[in-house]
Amino acid sequence: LSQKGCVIWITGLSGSGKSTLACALSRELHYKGYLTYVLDGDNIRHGLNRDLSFNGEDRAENIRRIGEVAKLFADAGVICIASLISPFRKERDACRAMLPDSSFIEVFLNIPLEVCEARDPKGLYKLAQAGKIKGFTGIDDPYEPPLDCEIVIQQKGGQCPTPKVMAEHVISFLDKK
Ligand code: GGZ
Repeated sequence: LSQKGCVIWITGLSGSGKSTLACALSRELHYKGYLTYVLDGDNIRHGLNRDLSFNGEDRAENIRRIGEVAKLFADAGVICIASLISPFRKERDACRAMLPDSSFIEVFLNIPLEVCEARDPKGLYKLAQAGKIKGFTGIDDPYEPPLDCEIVIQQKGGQCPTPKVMAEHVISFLDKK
C-alpha cells in the first residue's frame, strides 16, 4: 500500500451536506485507487456510540471516540473521512492533536443556518422550532465554527457547490500535499 493515512474531518450544521460530501469524496478517491473509510456521526450513533445522547457531555464524547477510531484508520494507512456536526472547537482540536501535522484536514461546510433549515431533509429543524426536540444544534444548542481550518466550503452566488465539485475541492487540496 503506497498511500499515507490521514483524517478528513467534515464539520458543519445538520443538513449542511456533510454525509453527502463524505460519500462523494469517498467515491472519487476510490476511482483514483485510494482506500477510504467513512465514519458518519449519525451512523455511529446507532452502533459504537448508541449509549450517547445529544447533551454537551455526550457530544464531546461522541467527537472524542470518533477521533480515536479515525486515528486508528489513519495509522492503518486509510484515508478516514469523519462527518459529524462536532460543534465544539476544543474537542475537534483535541482530535487534531492526536495526529501528526498535516494528517488532519478539517473541512468546514459553511452553509447558512437558513439554508439548512429550508432543506430540512429529515424534518428535524421543524421539530426543533416547535420545541419538540430540545437542544438542536443551531436552534437552541451552540455550533462553534473553526477559526483556522484547512478547507472552507461555502455557497457561491447563492448556490451550493455540487457534491462532486466539493469533493474535487478537497482532492485538489490533498494533491497539493
Ligand atoms: C443536532 C441532531 C439532534 C440534535 C438528532 N442536534 O442531520 P442529521 O440529523 O442526519 O444528523 C444529525 C445527527 C447529529 O449527530 P452527530 O453525531 O453528527 O452530532 S454531534 O457531532 O453533535 O455529536 C441530526 C441528528 O443526529 N440529530 N438530534 N439535538 N442533530
